Amino acid sequence: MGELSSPKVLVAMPAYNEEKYIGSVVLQARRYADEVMVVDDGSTDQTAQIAELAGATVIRHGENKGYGVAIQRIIAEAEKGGADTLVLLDADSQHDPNDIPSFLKAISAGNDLVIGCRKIQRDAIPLWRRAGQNVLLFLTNILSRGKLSDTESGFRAFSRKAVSQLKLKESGMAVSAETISVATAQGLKITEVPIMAIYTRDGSTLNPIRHGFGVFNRVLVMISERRPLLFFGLFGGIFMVLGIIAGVMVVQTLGERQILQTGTALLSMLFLTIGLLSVFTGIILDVLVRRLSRK
Ligand SMILES: Nc1nc2c(ncn2[C@@H]2O[C@H](COP(=O)(O)OP(=O)(O)OP(=O)(O)O)[C@@H](O)[C@H]2O)c(=O)[nH]1
Ligand SMILES: [Mg+2]
Repeated sequence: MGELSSPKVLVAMPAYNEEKYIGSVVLQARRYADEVMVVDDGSTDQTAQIAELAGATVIRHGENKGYGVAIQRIIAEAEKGGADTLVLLDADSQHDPNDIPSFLKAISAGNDLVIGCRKIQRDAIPLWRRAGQNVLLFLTNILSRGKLSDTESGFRAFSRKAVSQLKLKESGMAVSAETISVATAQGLKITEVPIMAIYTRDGSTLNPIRHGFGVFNRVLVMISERRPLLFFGLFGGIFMVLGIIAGVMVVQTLGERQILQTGTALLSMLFLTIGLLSVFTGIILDVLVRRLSRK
């Protein structure tokens, strides 16, 4: 622990039970950083001690508060310490610290948020995980308006401006998508650089399926907040189409057999009502979001 001695480059990593890998990641990262910081999130192993021995500034959370809380803490510390560039990476050695210079280059080129995209070794990611990642990628790109090829990567760099502007709230892994969403809304300059990501072992500290669904839910909520017209419009549109189909069926049977199918008719009206309400909700929220984001 300690005060930052006005570092220029702060490399930081959230860590939860990473005693096997943290030492070498910290040592390698030190080559590119003025300070290496580790947020130990209530690990039950030797993560904090090893990180300290390897030369990192260690911040300890007494209990496990979540990946997102650790990221928020890191950003707050970077701002307090006056870092010019903040680089985030995973502590489980899936990221290669030797990629750090390409992030620094992208920041000095004027970008505010640099995302390391795992393009190169994409084949090495297990198929079922890749499918889940693609869904999240598609949804998060709705938030970033379709610019990125890897939105879940935890290897990232932030400019001083991004560090001072980004106010994040997500406590779990959804913070990665939230960062992109908030940065896009604030007009920060986002870019990506290719990185190596190593997938030779199953290092997941969380149940990946549960974690995936958790992030999925949060991203949907973010879309409804940031792009309400798209979200509620699409939802309402589907209901309206279903309502119209049911309505057409009612009219057809009435014409052909002189029978009024009351059940289907009611269903049609229900769907049309839900659809219209949803579309109007989208339009109203869209006006509000535009008003608020213009300030
Ligand atoms: N602060 C904090 N960090 C965490 C937590 N869970 C994981 N991490 C760290 O976040 C980074 C990424 O976590 P992983 O579990 O490897 O997530 P992942 O890379 O998406 O999943 P894998 O591909 O299975 O490794 C690592 O540095 C972990 O130590 C947590 O609850 N709190
Ligand atoms: Mg990992």
